Amino acid sequence: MLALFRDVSPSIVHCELSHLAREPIDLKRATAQHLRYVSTLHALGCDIEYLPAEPDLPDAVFVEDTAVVLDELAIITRPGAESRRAETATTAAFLAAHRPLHHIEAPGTLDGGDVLRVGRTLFVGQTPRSNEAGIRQLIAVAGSAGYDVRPLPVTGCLHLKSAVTALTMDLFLLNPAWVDPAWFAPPNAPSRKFFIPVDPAEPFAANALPIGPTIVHAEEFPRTRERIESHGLMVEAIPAGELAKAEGGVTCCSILIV
Ligand code: CIR
Repeated sequence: MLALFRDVSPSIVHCELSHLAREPIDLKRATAQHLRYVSTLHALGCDIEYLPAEPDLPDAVFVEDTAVVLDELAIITRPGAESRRAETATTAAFLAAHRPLHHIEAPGTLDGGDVLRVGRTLFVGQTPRSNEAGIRQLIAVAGSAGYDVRPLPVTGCLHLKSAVTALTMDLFLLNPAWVDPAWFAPPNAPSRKFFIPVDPAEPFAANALPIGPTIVHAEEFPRTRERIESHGLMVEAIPAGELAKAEGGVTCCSILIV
């Protein structure tokens, strides 16, 4: 597995914010936490690649939003925030060597943070960042490659993956205040336990990144971590508080290419 990153931009203090009040971000601390994230993914078996730094693009560290990489192709997004559109050029240049590329075209918008892949299913969040035209284009491209694309509403948070991620193929971690668990119920066994709700004191804790059998999770959410571990899953908890002030979580800072 290849993991793609980008350094934290010094301009991150000017990042987009939708649901949080602006707080000072300590660049040194954000960079150190990001390095720890990169080395954690490396230790878990990922090969590491970096996109070129984009010091003038404040949110460029959140590479996840710039592409959706599937087995057969990659979709270069058109981020919903105008300030982030220029981030995709370097992602496209890198991914061109790995996958045939498709592009979300205007007036469509799509953020990678709104696309949750589980096997051959893509859940896609209807948010201010991912509009109907963008989702329609995703359905056309991914649908023709055989993916089942399921749009669903998300409220109260930035992206679908702020509200829900998949710990395994059939166990979701989610904040039921932001997304309806029913979207993820297994069709054949709806009564089986298929999700873990975040601890109510930790609304931002639904963003987790499984790498093989290990769940990478922010150490700022110990109560939710306990819930995950009580299901027999292994958690690697890393400090992620500084980039959380820019509304980024552990999925946002990498693109995984399997
Ligand atoms: C933004 O608002 O676009 C950034 N400040 C945070 C993006 C986080 N990305 C993600 O959740 N995939």
